[in-house]
Amino acid sequence: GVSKSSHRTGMTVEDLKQAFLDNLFYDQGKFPALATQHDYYMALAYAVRDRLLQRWNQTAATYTAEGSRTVAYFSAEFLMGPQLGKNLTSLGIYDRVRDAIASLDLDLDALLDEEPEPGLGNGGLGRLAACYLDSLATLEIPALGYGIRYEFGIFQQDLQDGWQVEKTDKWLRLGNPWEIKRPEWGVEVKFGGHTDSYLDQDGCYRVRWVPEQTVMGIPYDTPLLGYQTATANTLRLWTAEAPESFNFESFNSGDYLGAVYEKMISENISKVLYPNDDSAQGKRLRLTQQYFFVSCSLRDMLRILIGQELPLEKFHEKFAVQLNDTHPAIAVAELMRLLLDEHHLNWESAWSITQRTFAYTNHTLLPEALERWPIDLFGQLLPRHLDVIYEINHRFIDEVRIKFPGDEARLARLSLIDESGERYIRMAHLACVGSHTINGVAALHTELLKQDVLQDFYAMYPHKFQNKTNGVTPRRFMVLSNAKLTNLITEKIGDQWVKHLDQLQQLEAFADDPDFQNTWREIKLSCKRDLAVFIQQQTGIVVDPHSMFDILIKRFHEYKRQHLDVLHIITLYNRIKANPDIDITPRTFIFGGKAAPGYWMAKLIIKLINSVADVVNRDPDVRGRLKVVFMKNFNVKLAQRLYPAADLSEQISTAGKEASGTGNMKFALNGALTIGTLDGANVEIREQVGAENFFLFGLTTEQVYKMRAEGYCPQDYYQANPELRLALDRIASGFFSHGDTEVFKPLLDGLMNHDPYFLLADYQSYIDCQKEVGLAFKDTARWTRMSILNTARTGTFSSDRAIQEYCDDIWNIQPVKVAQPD
Ligand code: 26V
Repeated sequence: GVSKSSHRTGMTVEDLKQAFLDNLFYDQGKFPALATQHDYYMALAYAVRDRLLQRWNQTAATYTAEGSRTVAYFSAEFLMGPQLGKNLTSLGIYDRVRDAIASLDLDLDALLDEEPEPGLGNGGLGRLAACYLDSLATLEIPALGYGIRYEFGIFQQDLQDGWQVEKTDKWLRLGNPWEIKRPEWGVEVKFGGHTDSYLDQDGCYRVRWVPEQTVMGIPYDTPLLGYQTATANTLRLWTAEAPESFNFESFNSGDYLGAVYEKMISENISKVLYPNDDSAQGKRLRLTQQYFFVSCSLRDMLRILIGQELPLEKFHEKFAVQLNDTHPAIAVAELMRLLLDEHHLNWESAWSITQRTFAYTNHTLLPEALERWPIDLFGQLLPRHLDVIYEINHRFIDEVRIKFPGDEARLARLSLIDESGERYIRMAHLACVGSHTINGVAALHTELLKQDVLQDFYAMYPHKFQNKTNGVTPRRFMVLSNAKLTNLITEKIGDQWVKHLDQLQQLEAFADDPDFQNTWREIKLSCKRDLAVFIQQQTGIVVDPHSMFDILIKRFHEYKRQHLDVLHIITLYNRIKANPDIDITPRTFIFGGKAAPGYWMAKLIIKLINSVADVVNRDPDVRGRLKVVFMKNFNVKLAQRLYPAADLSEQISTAGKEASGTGNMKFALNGALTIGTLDGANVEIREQVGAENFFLFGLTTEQVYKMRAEGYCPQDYYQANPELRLALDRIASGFFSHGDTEVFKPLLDGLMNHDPYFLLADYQSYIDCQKEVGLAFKDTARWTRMSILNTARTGTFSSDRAIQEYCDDIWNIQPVKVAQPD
């Protein structure tokens, strides 16, 4: 045993320093003269991990002893962000560790910077999963995150001549100190082959799956400590390996290369995260990944259930499974198969357990992102699941017939099988039928699901639909990333707001206090100065911290309309060129985000931003008034530097397209004002902060629908609006592309002839609104007041609030207290 006061777990500065030096010597095998910054990072990470393990084991022991009901969050993506700083915050030892490290003449910030980002997600959906795991641990809810340990996460974005170039993300190259491999809990997963039927010993007719291929799923566990609690939950990610007995015959028959080839194929499954979040093309490997992690996870849960001597019939009492979009929806068929074929339950019992287990969150309104699998592909990979899905569909369609007799068109619309052309399985339909609850991620999004995308399911099962507006964790997006503002707030209202974000309301009392306003402003300026230094290091561009920092960071998508922001920049530029003495509020436009590697239009928009930046940043006529910066490789780490320094948050998607947005919440929490459309959670942010503290522009969802129905002609806007025309003509003329008139033609043609996202229709409203923004920024006291009120009134967008609602309304689960180690 390890004695309590030992520096293995001790929390004094001296203990921490000793632990760090010990780990450097014994784990890294280095002494200071030879150690790299990365060795120091690893030594510190292991010292911190030792302190987590006590809580982690204590938590596991408590859950096992109490047989606690547990949330299993199924997600193909977890965008966790770096762990070291987060764990220091959770343990409450950030300052002590800084001192311990400083006493060795090292810099904690430099060590934190050594941690590679675990980029196991694309964007909002993956980051939401990470925020939710933080809140689950902080609220002391027993929970497991289940997903895939991709060897290569989201690609690293580089720029060449203003174009995005993708580089492989080798995040595991130097080792991952936060995970523990658990080979003893490995499970077998089967693929392919065929089904046949047989009579069992009791003369019962049964179906059997005769698979063709087996791979091993090996779990790697990462502890997730709640904020200043003893609860440390687990993120369990699966990696694919060839089974040990792998292709014995091939080896014996001398086909060594054949056997090694097959091993390589097995290991492909968890190799790389799919980087396209724009379209759900039916790729075999993607379905393989989905089935792989879902099957591993369900078998793992059955092992836990049986280990606690609970009967199968209690599966849904032990576990509440949340499906993070349709990516894990194959779980509905897999749990049915496990209960029917491997545990011999009858259909009715199996189905009742299944439906009481799952709940489904939808994250998109874009039709092209709804997952569908071609039947042939599906049947080749998962023949038994195809049978199960046909049977689920058969029984479901009978139910529909009873509720809506004679309505054949409705049956076709609701069927789990799309038979309008080539046949597909509709994964959202499987998720809806197999779940007890279906939720959208913002109030408007949920309404649109009910009225539009899932209207037939809403007619069938109105009781299943709920809204759960997204939230973000204040621990990472305030306490960790904005220490200055955190300290000011804590000085004023105490420290309870970190776990009870509604308490930020108490800041309203100081919104007009000149001293408080001054301090608030100084902190924002100081954060902007920090960012300005970083921008200069990264890009060489010098920006003025006194200018308005106008930031647009998110994945590149046409519906998110980064190019509308570009039209604003060009408009301001044109105004200055036409009238050099014009009074314009100085702005620094900052962009960040990745485009799916195959999404050409999104990549062209990145090129456009960089082309405009090159011209604007060089032009002496606009000096001191406009700067444009594209920060490459936007990720959680970079995001944490940007939110604290933002004056203006750009949330400018076409109304009815963005499910929620979560960046919008992170900005408002950090005191940025929003310019935005009535889309996603912007609607609720505006309600909370007050219309007078939010810059609203653009068409509403209804107006967009109406315009589309009545025939929208973007050319009319071009013809009627001289400033818009000039902006578009400037791009077309090659002004931003060294005279090249071809490069941006596809973008311009798209806007002039189709403009499916209504940029031209929203242009003038956006430009007018930006003028208001510029004027408001000059009125410093007014702006500061608005900024304070944004922070004060966004407490409801905590992921703690969201998770509490999931617990109460969907999962029916209570916290479990874990004893604090002494
Ligand atoms: C879609 C697909 C399509 C198939 C290929 C792989 C793949 C991977 C990711 C996605 C993501 C689409 C869904 C998504 O990220 N939605 C975002 O979810 C956020 C959290 O709820 C929400 O704030 C954003 O508005 C929404 O776009």
